[in-house]
Amino acid sequence: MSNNRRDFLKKGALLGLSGLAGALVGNNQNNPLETVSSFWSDPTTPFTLPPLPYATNALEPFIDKLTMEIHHGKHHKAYVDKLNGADLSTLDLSKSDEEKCRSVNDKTPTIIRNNLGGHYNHSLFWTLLKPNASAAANIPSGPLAESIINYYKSFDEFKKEFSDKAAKVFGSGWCWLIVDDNGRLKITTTPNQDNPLMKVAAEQGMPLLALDVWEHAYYLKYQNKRADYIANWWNVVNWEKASQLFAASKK
Ligand code: MN3
Repeated sequence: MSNNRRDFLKKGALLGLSGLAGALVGNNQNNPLETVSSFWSDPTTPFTLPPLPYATNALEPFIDKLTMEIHHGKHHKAYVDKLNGADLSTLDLSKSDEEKCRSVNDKTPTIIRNNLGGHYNHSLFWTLLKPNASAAANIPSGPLAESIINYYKSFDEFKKEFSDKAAKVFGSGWCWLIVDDNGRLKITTTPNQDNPLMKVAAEQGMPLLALDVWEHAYYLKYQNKRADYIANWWNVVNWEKASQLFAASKK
């Protein structure tokens, strides 16, 4: 459920949803809830910065507190603010952010492509990280682990290929593990804030893992040593979340 929808339902519950809907919808033939939702959401701020699902220092020693504060509170917030300030008339705001990303093509305005991507990618990235201060062994299990071994022979082979591709992204971008429409796993990269849901992506699919290799994701702690950041990132990958995404992709 989007934050907008959640806020709307909260407000709707407080005010008495049916009376409100009846009063506002009039003769509109659309779904009354969608109509009220778009009416009720502040039209100047349809996108919201999601809170981190852990404290900013929770990913230490692998990702430091200051990087997380700036990455979430400044960079991600800037994507949300720029998106809210853009002409959103080319987007269907009643759709999920995932569906909005799927609608991005080569005619989509750059401000939407970059900032919708920035917002979606970071929202996903935070949930695909988890604290692991003790550096306990961190590997996938269940069907996702079986599929990784099926496609990459071993987890170590998979890890090596993913790390190599992430290290070789030129400039700013992302490295992904995706599952395509045929259920195949692929390791892909995208430039800037593009993602594999977008029609502009060279290889499309549902993201299961997301690694931000923009310098802002690691420079304070790792400076130019992107490979060290990538090596440490494996400690804090949230494989439980990745497994949930994999299971959902099969439905
Ligand atoms: Mn980033």
